Amino acid sequence: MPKYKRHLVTAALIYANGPIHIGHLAGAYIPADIYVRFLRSKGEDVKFVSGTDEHGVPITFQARNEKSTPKKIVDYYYKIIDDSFKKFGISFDIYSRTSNKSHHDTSSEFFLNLYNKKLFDEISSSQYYDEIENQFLSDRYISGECPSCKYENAYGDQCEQCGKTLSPLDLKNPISKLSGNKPILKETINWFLPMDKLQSKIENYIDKHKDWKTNVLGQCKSWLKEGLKPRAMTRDLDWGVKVPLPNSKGKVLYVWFDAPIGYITATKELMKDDWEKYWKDSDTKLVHFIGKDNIVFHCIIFPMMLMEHGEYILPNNVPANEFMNLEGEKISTSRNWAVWLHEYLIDFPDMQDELRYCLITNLPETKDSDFTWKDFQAKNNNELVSIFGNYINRVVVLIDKYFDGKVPEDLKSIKSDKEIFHKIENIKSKIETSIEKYRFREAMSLIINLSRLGNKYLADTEPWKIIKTDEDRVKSILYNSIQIVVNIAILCEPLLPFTSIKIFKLLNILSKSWNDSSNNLIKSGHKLGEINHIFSKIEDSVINNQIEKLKLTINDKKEKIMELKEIIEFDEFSKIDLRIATVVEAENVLKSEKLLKLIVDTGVDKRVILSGISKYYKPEDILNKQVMILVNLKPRKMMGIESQGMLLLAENPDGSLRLMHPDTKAINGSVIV
Ligand code: B3M
Ligand code: ZN
Repeated sequence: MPKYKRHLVTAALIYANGPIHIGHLAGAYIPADIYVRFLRSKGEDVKFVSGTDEHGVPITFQARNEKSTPKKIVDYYYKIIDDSFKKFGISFDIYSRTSNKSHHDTSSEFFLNLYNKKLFDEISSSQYYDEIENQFLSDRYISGECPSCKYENAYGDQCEQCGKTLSPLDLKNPISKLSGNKPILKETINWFLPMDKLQSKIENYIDKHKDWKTNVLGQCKSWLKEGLKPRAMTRDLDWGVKVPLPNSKGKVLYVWFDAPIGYITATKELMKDDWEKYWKDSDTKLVHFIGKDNIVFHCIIFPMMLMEHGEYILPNNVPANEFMNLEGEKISTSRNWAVWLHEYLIDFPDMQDELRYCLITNLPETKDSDFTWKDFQAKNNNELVSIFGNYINRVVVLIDKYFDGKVPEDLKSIKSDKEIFHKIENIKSKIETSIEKYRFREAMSLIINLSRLGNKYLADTEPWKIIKTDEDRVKSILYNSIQIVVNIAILCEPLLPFTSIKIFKLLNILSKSWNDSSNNLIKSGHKLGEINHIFSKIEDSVINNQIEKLKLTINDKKEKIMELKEIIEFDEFSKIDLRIATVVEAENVLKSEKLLKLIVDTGVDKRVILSGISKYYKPEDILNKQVMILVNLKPRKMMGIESQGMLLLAENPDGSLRLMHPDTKAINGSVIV
C-alpha cells in the first residue's frame, strides 16, 4: 500500500429534509468514522469533512407540502442532524452546509472554470412548464400515464408500477403536481456535461482501481456498459446555487453538481489558507464514504468534474455500502419505518456503542443486511456483556480482590505468557489490514477475539486456584491480563470510542494511541479506578417496547383509514346534489373556534355556508377559490346562523381537513357526477 502524507475522508452530505436513521449510519457514517479514528490514532494527518446537502427538488417539494420554505426546512433539520451526529460520536472535523455563502462561491467558481474551458454543451430543449405556478417542472413534479403499462400516476422519470425509466415527454396526459394543471412545453437553455464524450477517460480511471469493492465496480461497469449520456448540470429552479452566467435568471446548478463540491467547501472552511494540499497534492489520499445509491455520482460524475478542472486529485477509493433493512423491510422515511438516531439517543442514554456494535457487526458491506431489535439485544447480552465486558470486569475484580486494586508486579511470567503478546500483535496487524481494506465487520470480530483470548488466558491459568499457593505467579498472570485490557482499550477505540473511554477510566490512565500498544502499558503499583460494569444486559421489556413503537407508528396509519361504507344504489347517490361554487365572501364566525362563514356563488344563487375549517384555513386562504358544495342538504342553524348546504372536504386520518377544488376552473353550478 503506497504511503500517503495525508488523508482527506468525506462522508455523504445527507439531504437536510429529515433526521438520521440507522440505515444512514450503517451506509456511510460509521465506516467513515472508524476509518478516520484509526488513522488519527496512528498519528496520520487526516481531515474528516461532511455536512448537509441543502439544495435539490425534494426539499422544495417538502417545503410546499408543509406550507413552509426550503430555508426553514433545512435550518430545522441541520440542527437535528448535527446534534445527533455529535452525540453519537461521529467525529467530523467539520460539519458544514451547502447553503453557506462560501459554498455558493466555491461551486460557482468551479462551474465557471469548466464553463470557461468550454466543457459544457449549451442545449435548448422543450421542458414542461406550469403556467399557474410560473415554474418549469422537474421530472418528479410531473405525473401522467405510463406509455408502457398505462399506469396513470407514473412520475416524469420513472413508472413506479412497471419500473420503466421515463422522460417527462414520454407520459400521456401529463399533469403538474404543483397546480394539478396540464403543463405546457416551453423552450429553455441548460448546460450539459458531455458525459458521452468523456466516457473513455472515466473508463481508464476506473480500470486503474481494480481494488475497489465489487459492488462499487459492478455498478460503475453497468453504467459504462449502458453508455454514458449527456446530463444537464443546471436546472430551472429557484432554490440552489444560482448559475453564475448572464441571462440565467431562474436557473440554479444541478444539486448533484454542487453537492460533492461541498466536500471542497468544507475543507476550505476547516483549513482556511491551508486547504489546497488536501485537494491538489498527489500525496493526499481522498476517500469518499457513501451509500450505494450515490455510487455513480462519486465514481463517475464527480471524478469527471475534477478531471476536467485539472487541478484536483481524484478519489482513491469509494467504499460504498449496500442498504440496511429494518426487521426484514426496507427502511422508509415516509412510512416511518426506521430507527431514528435522535430518538435512540433519548431511549438509550449513554448506550451509543451498543448500537454501534450491532451496526458494525451487521454492516451491509457486500450485500444488504437487516437490523432487528432482537438481534440488537442478543448481540448486547451475549457478546458485549458476556464476552467483552465480562473479561474486563473479571480482570479488574481479581486485581481489586487480591491486590487492593493495585497493578501487581510481574515476577513470574513464563514462556507461554509471552506468546499471548505475540498473538495480540498478530491480531493488531490483522485489524489494521481489515480497516485499511474497509472491512470493518472483520475488524470488529477481531476485537471480540482479543477479549476471547484474554478470557481463555484466565481460564487456562486459573489464578483463583493458586492464589494461596503461588501468589507470585498470580501477580504475573494479572499483570499480563491488565496489559491485555489496555490493548483492548486502544484497539477498540476506532470502533467503540465510548467504550474505550470507559475502559481507560476504569484503568485510571489517560487514553493511549495505536502505536503505544505493547506489553507494559500500565505499571506495577498503579491504582486502578472505581469498578464499574461497562455494559449491562438489556431486558426483554425494553426491546418489546421498541418493537411495539415501530409497529404502532406504521399501523397507526393503516388503522385510522376509515373502513369502506356499504354499497348503495345509484338512485341513492343521485339524490345528492353536488355542485361547483366560488367563495365570494369569507369571515370568521364570532366566538366560534371552528367555523368560517362563507358566501358562495353556486351559479344559481348566492348563499351562506358554515364550515368547521378555521383551524386549517384563514378566510383569505379560501376567498375566490372554487370549492365543492352539497347544495341540497336541509338548512341547519349553528351559532345562530343558518347554513344552506355543506362544503366538501377531505378528512385525513389525523382529523386534519383539506379543501376539494376542481383541477382546472369550472363553471359555477356545474354538477359533480
Ligand atoms: N444528498 C443524497 C443522499 O443524501 C445526496 C448525497 C450527496 S453527497 C455529495 O443520499
Ligand atoms: Zn409503467
